Amino acid sequence: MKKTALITGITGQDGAYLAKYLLEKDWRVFGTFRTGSTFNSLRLEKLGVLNKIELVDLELLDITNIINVIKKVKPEAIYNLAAQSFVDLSFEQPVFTSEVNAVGVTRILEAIKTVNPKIKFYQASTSEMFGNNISHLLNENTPFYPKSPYGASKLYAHWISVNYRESYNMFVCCGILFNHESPLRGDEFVTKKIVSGLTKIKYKKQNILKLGNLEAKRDWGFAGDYVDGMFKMMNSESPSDFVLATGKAYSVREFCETTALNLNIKLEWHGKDENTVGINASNGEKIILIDKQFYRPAEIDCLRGDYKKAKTILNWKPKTDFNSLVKIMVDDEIKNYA
Ligand code: NAP
Ligand code: G4F
Repeated sequence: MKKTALITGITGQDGAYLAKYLLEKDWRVFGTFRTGSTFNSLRLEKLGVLNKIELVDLELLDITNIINVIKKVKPEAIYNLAAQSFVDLSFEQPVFTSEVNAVGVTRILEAIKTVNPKIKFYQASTSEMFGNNISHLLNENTPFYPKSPYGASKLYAHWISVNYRESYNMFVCCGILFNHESPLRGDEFVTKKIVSGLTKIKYKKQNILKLGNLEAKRDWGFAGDYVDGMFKMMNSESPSDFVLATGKAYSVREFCETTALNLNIKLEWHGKDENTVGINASNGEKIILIDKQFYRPAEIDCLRGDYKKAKTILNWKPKTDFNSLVKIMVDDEIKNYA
């Protein structure tokens, strides 16, 4: 008899990769989509799994709905990937972000405790919880200091998950994941925006790419590697929290340069700070400008993770380095034009 997993947020980047991964491990996969919203099947179609999963509608704002879904699906494991995941938007919609990302998690935990406390639970925690920590190699013992409503909402979710594990002896794991990207990344995130923008510029479909803070550094891994870490956490002997990261950080500026290199664009920088301009040296055209609307009220300068615990206990390590990640994303994007 196949084991059953329920993935909340299956229409997102990680949801699609995790669905594919679990199907390959012969799990029966249920995924949730938002009640009343247009079902976004693009990522699931792209990975060829849309017809292999079963869909249920779920609203994280409604505990009765969550209880009914859990009773119906009877999962062995729930991966909670659903979230308002865009940091920038969380400054505009802090209350909604908290309702979904923070209280929504309490609703799921309470529903599991009520229906069947033996169900395993994975919570999608995030490196955003660390904020601007002075230590630049961050691990499970580093203190948290979130710098956005998103980070604060995820920190609540993280601690309430730990609390249910400790109070009720439930199998709850929090994956503290650093930024992970792929061709399935949402258009609003900086990596996808850069790859998509510069590719369109290369193929003369767009003139200018407008960005915010070029100096922010992130620890960028490949989403496909990270779902393997999620599964390993949920199938380890005892539940715990794990950092998944690459251990290396690169700036937004470096992401632009590597993308340009992959597209054979000769990118040169002129000017400083918000007057920085990216020039295509082959024709002198301005291709990147800074637009302050993409600056955040509070920024995290650098996030770099230490994945030693995951390596030691789960035998997990990232397989895709920064240059390979950018190449994967550019190669996929080019298919739209070449
Ligand atoms: P994503 O692409 O933005 O996907 C988010 C998913 O959540 C989508 O399926 C979305 O559904 C769903 N969702 C949003 N609001 C919802 C609501 N109110 N009720 C039910 N579902 C809702 O995010 P991702 O990159 O795959 O990330 C997955 C999880 O990991 C998120 O919790 C994110 O915060 C966390 N995380 C991500 C990263 C990263 O670098 N990617 C790093 C650390 C942690 P729709 O399709 O309807 O919008
Ligand atoms: O791509 P981003 O929007 O990702 P961010 O804020 O790091 O959040 C992502 O990773 C988190 C894990 O650390 C997840 F929890 C979260 O759900 C999400 O997946 O921005 C990355 C950096 C930021 O410093 C931002 O200020 O890029 C900088 N940036 C510069 N110009 C920009 C832009 N970000 C966006 N989205 N758009 C720009 O034009």
